Amino acid sequence: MKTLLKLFAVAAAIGLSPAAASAQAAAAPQAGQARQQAEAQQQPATQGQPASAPRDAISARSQAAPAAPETISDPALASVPNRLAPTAVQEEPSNAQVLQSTVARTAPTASVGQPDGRMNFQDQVTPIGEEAAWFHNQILLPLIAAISLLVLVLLLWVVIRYRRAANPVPSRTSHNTVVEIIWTLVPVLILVAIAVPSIRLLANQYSPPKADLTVKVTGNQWYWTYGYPDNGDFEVVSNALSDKDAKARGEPRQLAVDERMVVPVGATVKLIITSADVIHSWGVPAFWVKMDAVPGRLNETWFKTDKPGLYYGVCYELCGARHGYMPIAVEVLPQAQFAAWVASKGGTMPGTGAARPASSDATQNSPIANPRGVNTGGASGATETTPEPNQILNVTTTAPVSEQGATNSRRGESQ
Ligand SMILES: [Cu+2]
Repeated sequence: MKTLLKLFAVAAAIGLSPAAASAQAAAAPQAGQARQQAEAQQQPATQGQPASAPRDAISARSQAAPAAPETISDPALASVPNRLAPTAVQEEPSNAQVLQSTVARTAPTASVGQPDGRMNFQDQVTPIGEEAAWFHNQILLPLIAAISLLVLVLLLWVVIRYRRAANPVPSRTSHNTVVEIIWTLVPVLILVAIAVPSIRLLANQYSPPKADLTVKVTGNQWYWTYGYPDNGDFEVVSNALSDKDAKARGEPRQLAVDERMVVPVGATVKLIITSADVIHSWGVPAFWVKMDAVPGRLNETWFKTDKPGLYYGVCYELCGARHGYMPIAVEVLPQAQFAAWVASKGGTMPGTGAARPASSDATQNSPIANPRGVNTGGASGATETTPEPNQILNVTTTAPVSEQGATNSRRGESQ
């Protein structure tokens, strides 16, 4: 009997471990580098880069002066200082600039990528999301329902059949070997059965295919910024729209943003997620993606979808007074439209256009450009040991792909 109980304990540990392991695995760069990067992200992204054109008049206005608290929330928050305006000093773009933007804006589809009142999960549009939703709907839910019903029936049976009036002389039985083996073995088998798809899902989540695009996501109080290091390293600032502007665009209130994160369809998108101030959490339910944005850390997650469309999310970590007003909108576009969007932001597609010139510090430290290692710049002494934030990011985004990833990319293709 003791052996059986031990077996049960071991199986329980196996069965429950996936839940514990789902705690986010986080890359832990050196604190100094991470701080540098956070500082770099707080600086305006427009320095030395072409100005990115807003996609329409509403975006232009919102980028110039993001929605005030009272326009997207209850009046109680109106007294909270609005720190949403990193670009508030910019002049409102001219009509000509706005009209230059030829990229169409995807309209939301009802019940896709946004809440619609249902009790179940949103429709999943990524392979991981489909696998996880299947695991929940086809395995876990029926199992939980069956076990709950069985326990309820057993309880009712005992309460009614063995109550004092119906059973005045209770049995003195204290052991029944057959029953004890059954009630030990059956849960063990159930947990082992759950562990198989659970561990498979975890393994798939944490071994992404090779990334086609990297987006650097930064949480700020209270807006998001999206950097595109593969596309000329431009950055878009994504503010919540006021209720009025959201309605004007036919988008749901408190989910619409002025500048969306835009990605190409069918691409494996690697997200490098961090924060410039407090802990936020970037999540899009339709992708089955949620990852904490922690100051001084680079967290990584990914998604891949074959369905163009517009998918909404929110910040999932209590991050301050306006936590509820920093929504996320991800627009998945065909490749050509994505390229047009990148161009409208002043970015370039990999392999096209001129690469950005290497920084002067990098040139000075190169043994070819500076064979004697002479310090040619005032601050380059520090640079030799402390790489620029951009360089840190490049190291992160071009990490070698493991064998595990290669295996998984075949899996990704088949789906
Ligand atoms: Cu937040």
